Amino acid sequence: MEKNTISQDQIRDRFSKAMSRMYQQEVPQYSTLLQIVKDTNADYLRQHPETFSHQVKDSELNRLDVERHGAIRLGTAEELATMRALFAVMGMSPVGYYDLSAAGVPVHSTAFRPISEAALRINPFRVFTSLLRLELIDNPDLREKARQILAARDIFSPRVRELIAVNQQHGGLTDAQADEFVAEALKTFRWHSDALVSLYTYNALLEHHRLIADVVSFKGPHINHLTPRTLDIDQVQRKMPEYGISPKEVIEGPPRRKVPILLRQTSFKALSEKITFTDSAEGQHTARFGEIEQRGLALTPQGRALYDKLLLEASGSDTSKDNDAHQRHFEAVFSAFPDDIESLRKQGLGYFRYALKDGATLAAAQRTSDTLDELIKQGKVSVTPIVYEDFLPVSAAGIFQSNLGSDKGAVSSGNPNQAAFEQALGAAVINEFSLYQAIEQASLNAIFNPTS
Ligand code: OOG
Ligand code: NI
Repeated sequence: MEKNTISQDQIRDRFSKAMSRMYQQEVPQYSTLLQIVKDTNADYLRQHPETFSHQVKDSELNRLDVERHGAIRLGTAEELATMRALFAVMGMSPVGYYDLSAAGVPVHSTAFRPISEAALRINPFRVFTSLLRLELIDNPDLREKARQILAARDIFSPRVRELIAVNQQHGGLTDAQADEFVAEALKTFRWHSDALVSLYTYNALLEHHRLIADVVSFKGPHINHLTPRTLDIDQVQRKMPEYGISPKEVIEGPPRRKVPILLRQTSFKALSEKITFTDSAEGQHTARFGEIEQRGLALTPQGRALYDKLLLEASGSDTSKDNDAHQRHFEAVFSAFPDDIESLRKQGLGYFRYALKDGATLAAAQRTSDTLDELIKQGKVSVTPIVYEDFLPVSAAGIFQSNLGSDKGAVSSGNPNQAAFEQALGAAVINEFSLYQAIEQASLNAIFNPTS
């Protein structure tokens, strides 16, 4: 690596902030949402001053302030592979595979995100990235038409391609190159009100599936939402209407709990925006929306299996469009999911970070992880939930659908095809469980093998 390169974390931090500024200008409701989240988080922290321990408070507060995720939808394997190289400049790797075809959405996805604890602490910016599955369009003429339109567009500026290559050759970018990279990369994500197709073609694509029209009709994969993280999503859901924003009916994911798990999400409806088509006809397109999230404990495979089982059970008999009723119903079903740290830990349902408390020392006989439970009981070791950094396919499908309109959605639902996705990506996706496991293990090593 050349000496004068700056860190990937810094480039990601600049990029995510530039993206947020751009989206605030493009979608003013997003600014309002940021303000509601900021106020709600401040209120929450006043009422719950113990939320972050003093050792990590400053970095956690900074993280909360900058934290957001976005989403894009790509059309071709080449776009996905180049996007991987673009995100790699900022230290973001593809984590997880999400099959949305099960929910009738003709895409499969991954999340590009930082993976080390240090990088996550600086700025955990993530982008949920979907690839259109043309093979799920069952009309052969339309499929071929979409393929040709996508093959002819280039969503990357020539300069960003050069800077990606410079990054690969030199193992990084200089400060000035990084600024130029951020500006050039941002172009790929901006909104275009002039379409790449005629109104006739747009309508034909729309007729098949709203999402296909959204991916194929435009010059680039506009960022379709940015999501700040709140500490109290129920409160933000309640406040949105006071600010003239109408939220989707129900909060997706697990119910409110003492120990939050995984991810809870809600969004506001997409805007209807004016589009000019290539034949000069004018029309409307709805794609861009706003979302908020609340994150909790990362679950182990057993914990996740229990979540999936209860989610299925709860969804089966939930026809409610009323959030209060929905939450009460989910709370009842999820009462089968332990809700205190000791049970979650002892039953192996979640991942935790362990640390020797200030001033605590271990006797020689305690230098083995067999004594972990004992040390926790003695108050020598602290236990903190590791935050879930990923997404949930059922919730994602709910977010997609609330913004696509459910009227037009007829695609043959395919099977998951991770191998095809990874071939398009040009790499394997990282298994998210392995990352949480490694963070937990590193915290145990720091206690029991401090020199290793
Ligand atoms: C992505 C929807 C998924 C989430 O938070 O689950 C997502 C999309 O609409 O493109 O962002
Ligand atoms: Ni999202």
